[in-house]
Amino acid sequence: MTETTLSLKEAEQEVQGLREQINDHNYRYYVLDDPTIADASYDRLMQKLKSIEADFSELITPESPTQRVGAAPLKEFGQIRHELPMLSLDNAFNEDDLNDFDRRVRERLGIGSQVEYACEPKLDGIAVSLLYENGVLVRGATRGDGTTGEDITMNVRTIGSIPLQLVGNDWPARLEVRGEIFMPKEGFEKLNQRAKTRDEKVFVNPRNAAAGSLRQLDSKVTAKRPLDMYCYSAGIVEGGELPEKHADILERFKTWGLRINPEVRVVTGASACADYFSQMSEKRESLPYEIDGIVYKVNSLAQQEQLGFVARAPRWAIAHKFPAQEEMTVLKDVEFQVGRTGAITPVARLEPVFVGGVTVSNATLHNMDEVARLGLKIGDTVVIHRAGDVIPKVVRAIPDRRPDDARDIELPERCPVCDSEVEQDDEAAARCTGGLYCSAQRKEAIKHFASRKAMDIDGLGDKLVEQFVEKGLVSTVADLYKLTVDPIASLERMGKKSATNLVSALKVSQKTTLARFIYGLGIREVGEATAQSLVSHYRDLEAIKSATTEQLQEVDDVGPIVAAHIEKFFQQEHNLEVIDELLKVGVHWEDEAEPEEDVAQPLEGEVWVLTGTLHNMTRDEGKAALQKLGAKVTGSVSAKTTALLAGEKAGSKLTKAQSLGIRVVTEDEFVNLMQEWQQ
Ligand code: 9MJ
Repeated sequence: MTETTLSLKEAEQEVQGLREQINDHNYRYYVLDDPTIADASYDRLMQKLKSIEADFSELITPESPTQRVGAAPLKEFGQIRHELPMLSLDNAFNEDDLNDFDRRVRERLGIGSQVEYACEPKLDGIAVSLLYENGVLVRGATRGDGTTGEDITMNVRTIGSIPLQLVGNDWPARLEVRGEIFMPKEGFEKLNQRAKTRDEKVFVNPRNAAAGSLRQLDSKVTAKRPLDMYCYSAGIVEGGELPEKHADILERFKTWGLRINPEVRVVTGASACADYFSQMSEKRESLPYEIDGIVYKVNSLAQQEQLGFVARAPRWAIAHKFPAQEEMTVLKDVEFQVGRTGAITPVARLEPVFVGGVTVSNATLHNMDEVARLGLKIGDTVVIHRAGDVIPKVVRAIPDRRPDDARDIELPERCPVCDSEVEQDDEAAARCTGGLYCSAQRKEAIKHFASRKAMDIDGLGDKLVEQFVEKGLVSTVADLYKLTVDPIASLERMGKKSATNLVSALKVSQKTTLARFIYGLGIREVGEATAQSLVSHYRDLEAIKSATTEQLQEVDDVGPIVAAHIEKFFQQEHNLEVIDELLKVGVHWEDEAEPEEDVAQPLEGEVWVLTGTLHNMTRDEGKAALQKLGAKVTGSVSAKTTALLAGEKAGSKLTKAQSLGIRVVTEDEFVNLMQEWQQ
């Protein structure tokens, strides 16, 4: 077509123009994070370049953006001897270690004043070296043992964010750039999900996935993996100069199209380093990649030179590690807990281990499918993961460390609490069939009824509920309202005053709302949102009680399973008796008003999620305000979410919303919007 009619000279010009445009778009996309072109238009430029190169193969150069797709598989990796050794870093595990480092730096420099440091997130990836000659990427190597690494040139060439040709023309003629190749969290999740659906091996963590992807002899495999790189230092520099401060070098790298971590900051003194460390600790979960600490580097290269090295590590830098999120320990036993709805959950009893900043001695194993998936036996050495405020998890067993006397984990045939039969339901859960005969289920049902989002009985904590049930003072939730001061006062850690307070709190809780009451009944699968939907639809208890499975499915968000649970609940005689008792002992609520037709519902049809800490209101108040304006409020971010209200310390929900391109509203914006909406 048109291309074949081009002369070689015209083709050469065209090819050059296209490469410049593509490289410029790559720079904007990967380095500036500010793309100015749609994906489809970018693809068209690439197609055009490919098609001209197909007709004029003499114009193909290794640095052409078309030459990333992966080459023929290698037999083995070549060895690369690093001209300048690639250093490792000493570690600091706490603020004392950081202060000692800073003191040593100042003593060696012979200065009393504060030192300027560059602070960088410490990526948990693979350290690599990239060599550019006359601006063209000619070699990529792993760090290896610091002296000799592996030649992974073909593999690094497939990584989109690594420029094959540096931008501009003021780079040194020979420039070695060092940094970390990593796999972003989202890409890792997707890769593993795909592996799972194909019954392939999943990677344990993003670091292993990055290492595995980079160590492929077939670079076409690497090309399909979501790898990325941040550059953090220079090695060889010949035929050109770099700035005199570390952070300025990184800025200069950026102008050449090399990707730099946007979180890098320059600070003065050790206490500012510690501040940076705590800020990043909070931000850690919401970052799109994994980090395992912070690196502090003396910013002045002259000072770095003065400080020099010990063994393989520079005296001018230190890695301040976050507490490990994964540790090994021994699974001592597995016990079975009975929940509110009878679900029997295996719980791991562990040799206590310090992980993610706390000592962990128990971890839920969810259900027997999970036990089977992990291939666990009692006595196994296991890896425990705890990140942020998340509940600790057993992530895998180490088969090599299994002792000879390891025991199988077996689901009991009878409930460990009430000895009723255990039945397996279709959702991988085992359940005690004892219902409210089972004291464990009674305890959990009462705790749920008393909880903040249900009847909100102030001062009725878990321990007290357990004593009530064990002492036979309470067997149904209605019995709570028959309690008097004396028997309560005689319980452990209780006195006359706290007993009197509890009786008053019970009295206060009698006045409630129908939605709280329904939620408090603890019907399976009926959370707060469903309780609210039932009330909005039926507006009174009698109507809900008598609704059939079919009718219930007309309610927002109620599907066949939930509807069946609701109908079944209200068919059980003892549940109806407890409800009658509750009404008899004084629990009441105001009639639900008819919806006011003319109230503006500006958020009708919208789905909101709240996360983080709010300062002008509680999360419940924010939620109620949104619901009043017609929005539906859910607990997790998905493609159906309209907007995320993100308070302070918003974590993974914020990251997810950002990755899905969902609107994020700060608390201040929300307060302003509320004023507009309510007008
Ligand atoms: C990581 N892993 O993110 C260094 N690193 O500097 C950063 N590693 C490093 N710097 C000198 N940000 C040797 C290693």
